[in-house]
Amino acid sequence: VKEYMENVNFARKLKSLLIKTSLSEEDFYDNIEETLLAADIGVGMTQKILEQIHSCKDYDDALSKIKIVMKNALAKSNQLQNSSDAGLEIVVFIGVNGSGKTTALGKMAYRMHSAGKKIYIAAADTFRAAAVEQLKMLASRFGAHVVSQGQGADPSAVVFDAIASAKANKADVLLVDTAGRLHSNDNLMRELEKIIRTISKSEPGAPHRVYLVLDASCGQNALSQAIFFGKLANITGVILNKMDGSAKGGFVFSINDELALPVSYIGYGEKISDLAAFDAEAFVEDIFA
Ligand SMILES: Nc1nc2c(ncn2[C@@H]2O[C@H](COP(=O)(O)OP(=O)(O)OP(=O)(O)O)[C@@H](O)[C@H]2O)c(=O)[nH]1
Ligand SMILES: [Mg+2]
Repeated sequence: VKEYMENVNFARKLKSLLIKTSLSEEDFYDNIEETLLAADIGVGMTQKILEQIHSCKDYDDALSKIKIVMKNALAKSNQLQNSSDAGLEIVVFIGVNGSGKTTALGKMAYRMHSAGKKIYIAAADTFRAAAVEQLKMLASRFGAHVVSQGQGADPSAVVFDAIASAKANKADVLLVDTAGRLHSNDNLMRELEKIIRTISKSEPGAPHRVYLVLDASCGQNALSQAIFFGKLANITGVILNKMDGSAKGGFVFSINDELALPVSYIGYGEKISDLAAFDAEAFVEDIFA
């Protein structure tokens, strides 16, 4: 887990600040506050942390208090996810344009393939011309099967076909890529609703997992996205991408604290292996390791 922490910007900043400044220095609390807010840790949690460290004697004391606040904020992250007791597990990736849905799907396909699972992919982003090619390229790296139709096809029809095909071929998992959509676009949001409905009708109990894919650099702005998407689909958890390029990774705490959604995975780069299952305890420990 530590290997990805080196890529998480806000963690680096917070740690160096805590180590460099002495608690007795006048601007210590101001610096801490500024760093936490800049990392998009959120006003409420920043205040909680400041309150906690005000009575601290030394660095170790402050550190352990900060860790407790952070771990509490992430307490919902380790929720178990429903898994499929039937043959085929169906996993859907949703989110706004460019948040990293297709990349995350590729990374997850790669993980599952490495774990010995037979993977099918539904190319239900029929909006962008290059979307199917992007998936086929990803899938060709380890031999997953991509079910697609032409550009402009009804995404629900693609999903319907993909489920039939995945079942007929005894796949273990069907990963569904969807087009990026702005939460304010009613038509596209209705289309997403239809995709989910199609899945539920074809396979009772499905989709087994729905991941809301967020770009960490959107910070607190992503909260409103999550609220809109949450109205259409039962979101299992968040995949928080681009933690490598973001100074706002502190947003990870708000997802749990303010949205009551678990963070399931963290994406921290463009390589196929740059995805880590999120473990709250380990995450907080690693920030300060
Ligand atoms: N640095 C970094 N780049 C990422 C990460 N995840 C995705 N990207 C990049 O972000 C860009 C968009 O990624 P996609 O996976 O195509 O995003 P998408 O959500 O599928 O986009 P649309 O389908 O157009 O909505 C690509 O250039 C990816 O390489 C990440 O964790 N870190
Ligand atoms: Mg995509």
